[in-house]
Amino acid sequence: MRFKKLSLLLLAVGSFLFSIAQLNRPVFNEEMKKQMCERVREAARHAWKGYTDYAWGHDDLKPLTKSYRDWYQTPLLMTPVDAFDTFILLGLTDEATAAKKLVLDKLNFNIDANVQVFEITIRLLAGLQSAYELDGDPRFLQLAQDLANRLMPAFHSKTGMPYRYVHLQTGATADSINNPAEIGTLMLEFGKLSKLTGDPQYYNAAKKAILYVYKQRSAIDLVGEQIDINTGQWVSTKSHISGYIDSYYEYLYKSWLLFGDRDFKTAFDKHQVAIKKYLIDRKSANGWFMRQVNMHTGKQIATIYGALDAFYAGLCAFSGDINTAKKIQQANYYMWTKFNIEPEAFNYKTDSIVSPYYILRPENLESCFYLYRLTQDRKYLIEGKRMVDDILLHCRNEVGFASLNNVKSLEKSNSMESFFFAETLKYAYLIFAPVATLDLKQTVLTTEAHPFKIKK
Ligand code: DMJ
Repeated sequence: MRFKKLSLLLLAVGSFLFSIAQLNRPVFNEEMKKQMCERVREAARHAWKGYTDYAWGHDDLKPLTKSYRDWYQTPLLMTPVDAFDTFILLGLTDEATAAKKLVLDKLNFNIDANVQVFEITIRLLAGLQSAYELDGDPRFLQLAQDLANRLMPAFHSKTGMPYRYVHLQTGATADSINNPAEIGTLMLEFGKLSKLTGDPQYYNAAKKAILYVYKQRSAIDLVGEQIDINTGQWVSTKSHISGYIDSYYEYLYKSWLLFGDRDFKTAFDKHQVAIKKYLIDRKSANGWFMRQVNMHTGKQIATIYGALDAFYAGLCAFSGDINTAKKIQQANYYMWTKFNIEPEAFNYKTDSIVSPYYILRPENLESCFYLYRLTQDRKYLIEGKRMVDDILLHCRNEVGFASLNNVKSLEKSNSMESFFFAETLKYAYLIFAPVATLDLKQTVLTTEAHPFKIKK
């Protein structure tokens, strides 16, 4: 009884303090949210116009030379596939119609190309399936299944973990040294395909692969950076939350949400304990950064943090640990404002830049979105606005948005990745958009932010 009273008192004090904190923050009213949504919609229209004028039918726009880039000899339409569901969510009907027509008229996977399984899965296999769920045209699903069938030979290794590359016509595989992110971040896409087609082979192959990584975890429950998919031996024992590992953890949690399969939740929970114990550095006054350690000993290797790591705050918030999420987002926002736009990597102990470029990455905005959605704290609207303002100011050019070679000099570089449409613009919009635009109780966003419907 006494405990109950104490909890009620703490709750009342907590909500009082929250209201005071809100009062001290500048007002961010509905009109301002609408304006932000409109600015993001305008940015999406501008970027798409550049693509249609100078890169139509190709993978990405090269905004400085007003030309295009294709990943392989034959284009796989990365930009229109990645952009389609963003256009739907933003209410950009003409752009969505044009992207759909291009994809359905031109996309063909019967090409002579050795493709990277992970990238093709998170951008194309995911984009096609979310397009199918949002639009209903069965041709999207047919394309997705054709692609998945061509990727399936990648799983034919001694352990079931996939090769990094597969040839779309012959099924020939290459590169047996893979990493947790590229192995695990197939689960939502292949699993979803099984649910949509009723054929369990895709789900089973992806599940075997991601859980093999889990099985190979160290005695302290961390994973390394590279693994031999035939022997199951770790090739790099460096452990962190960054590229090569990041979305492996993300997919354990999201696969549990999407499929309700407890095996994923068990693995996620086990890793979370270890991540919080060994990877989070709580010493800085600028927030909680995440370090690099040895997967077996937990001993620190480096204090390097960067744009990719920023996703973890969102994952913590989404999986229910708001306190950790807030502290890491504080570090994320520090990284952004310290350099006026975030660098790819910096040393948080010395505040010095390790990799100076910014390639229009979304992770900081992604975490800001989850934190605002789940706390309703206006602070995240203000932070989101600052990041969007910076991108619009520093990266926009006359035909699109350009990456930056260096966040200090703000010198632009000639690339506009398709994830700028799929993720950066989508999260930027969702921070300010009405909740009904995307309901997190009914939807899981893949690592490329393609919305997948949760079906009970
Ligand atoms: C995206 O392709 C995905 O979010 C992936 O998981 C990691 N990085 C890029 C965007 O930064």
